[in-house]
Amino acid sequence: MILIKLGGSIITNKNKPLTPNRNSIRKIATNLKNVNEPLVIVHGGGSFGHYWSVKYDMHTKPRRHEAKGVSYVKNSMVELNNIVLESFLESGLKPYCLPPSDFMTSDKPLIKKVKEIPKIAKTGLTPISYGDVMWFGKNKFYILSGDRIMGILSKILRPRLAIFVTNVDGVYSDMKSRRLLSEITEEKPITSEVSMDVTGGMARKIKEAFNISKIGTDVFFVNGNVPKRIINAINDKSFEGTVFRG
Ligand code: IP8
Repeated sequence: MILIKLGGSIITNKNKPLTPNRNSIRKIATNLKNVNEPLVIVHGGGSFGHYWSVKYDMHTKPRRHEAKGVSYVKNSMVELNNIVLESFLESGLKPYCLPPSDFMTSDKPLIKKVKEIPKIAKTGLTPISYGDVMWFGKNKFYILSGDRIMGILSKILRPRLAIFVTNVDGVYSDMKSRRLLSEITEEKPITSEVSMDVTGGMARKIKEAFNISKIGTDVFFVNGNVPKRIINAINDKSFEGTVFRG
């Protein structure tokens, strides 16, 4: 099984609130159609969930939040998920909507439910989950990022590969020189990143990628504007991007 995170930067226009990037969703889905291995997809919030999370000052830390903010964030993620689901269906895949509340309670995974996910994927369906606002308990809510979902699912399911698809070529040594790191084996702090994400942007992805690679799964970062690179990563062919070796 292959676990793929479609970052908000590639499936939405991050500079324009509530604007999906339908073209790149469709292009990625069309390419994934040719993969002969069960896939599980997770997507981020981009200019949908993050737009409302910033507006209502909602973060990953559980807190009491304005009910209206919770509604806006949740509705926007359902809307974006629906756009992804429809695009996958139109591209010939069989998407299966999988809100994180289906396999998590509070901030803990429901192991039995998580273990059902690859079984669903093996039937030919493609489960599609997403970052969301979650009920924590005691009247608190929190933002669960798609990157965190990648870490949670990887730990329990140990996919053959985990792939983070973004709108850049991979992980850069720093934002100034933009030197692409092709392979990372040792954690280095990311200091120069400027991010608008409430869930921590690239720094969080790198942290999750390290944790996933530590359990023995190779983790790839690829540019979704060139969907062939996702396929090359899957087929272990002339890979372009960054790999965290498991
Ligand atoms: O884009 C966050 O998911 P991410 C989702 O993977 C929300 O960090 C609701 C902001």
